Amino acid sequence: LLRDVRRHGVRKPTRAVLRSTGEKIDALSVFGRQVRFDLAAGFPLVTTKKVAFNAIAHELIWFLRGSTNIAYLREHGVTIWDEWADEHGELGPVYGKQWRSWRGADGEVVDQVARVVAGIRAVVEDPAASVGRRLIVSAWNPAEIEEMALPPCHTLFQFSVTEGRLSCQLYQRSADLFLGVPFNIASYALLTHLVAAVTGLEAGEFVHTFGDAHIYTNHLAQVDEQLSRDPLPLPRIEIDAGLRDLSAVSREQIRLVGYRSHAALRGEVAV
Ligand code: THF
Repeated sequence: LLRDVRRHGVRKPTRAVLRSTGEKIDALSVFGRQVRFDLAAGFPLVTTKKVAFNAIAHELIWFLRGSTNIAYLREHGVTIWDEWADEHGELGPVYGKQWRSWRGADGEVVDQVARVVAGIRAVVEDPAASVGRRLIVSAWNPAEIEEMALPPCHTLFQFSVTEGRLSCQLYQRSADLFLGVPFNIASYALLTHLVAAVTGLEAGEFVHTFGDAHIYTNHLAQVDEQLSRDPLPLPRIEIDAGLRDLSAVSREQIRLVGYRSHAALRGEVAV
């Protein structure tokens, strides 16, 4: 995908700036792509640069707890959301809020993650269950976009149960291919493993569908270096067999085994 966008991307101005210089930043951009990962073939953590899996795991745990304040991330040394938080560490009603306590028109609160897990269990019991093709979690709440520090980039995901395997597809409206996407792939692959673990299924495929997929122009040299490297064998993920409740998953219940990568490649994030 990086090679595709490097070659076919159209240079466009963006709303984003670099904090270091204050300058507006362009991106090479394409619209509409899809990649898929067979989770039985290994855990899809990018190997052509070193990716901070610990930050990814903590970010996902933080989403699953329903939190929208960076305090939990800070406690664990994760700084990826710092740029967007206010002086109290708040991000507004972003992912955690929408996943765990979406507010309906009449004040009804919907825990979308709990509903989807219950739905998957219903499909395991009865493959013809009516929820089978409705296993959706949406972070895109149009009524609350204005209050969010950033409208959600990973907008909506759907699960599917087939022959004892749980697959997940994500629609990502906007994708920073060099910095964000390695995080997003690993995050949703891990989420699929976690949901499979609590529903007694094997992890199937992760399907990643993109709206605007782009490479910021300040990342081009790093991307060229990355594309010159050969991928290494994938690591594996191990989830503690005692895991029952996604709201209570801890970092110790997730183990990344056998991750080998090329050296880290640094890049400044566009804000
Ligand atoms: N905004 C932009 N421009 N890109 C994004 O990827 C992005 N996100 C989240 C929200 N807004 C975004 C934030 N996620 C890094 C990684 C993920 C982020 C933000 C920043 C990052 O800088 N990664 C570095 C350092 C990692 C570390 O701290 O060790 C890296 O080298 O991977 C996409 O969801």
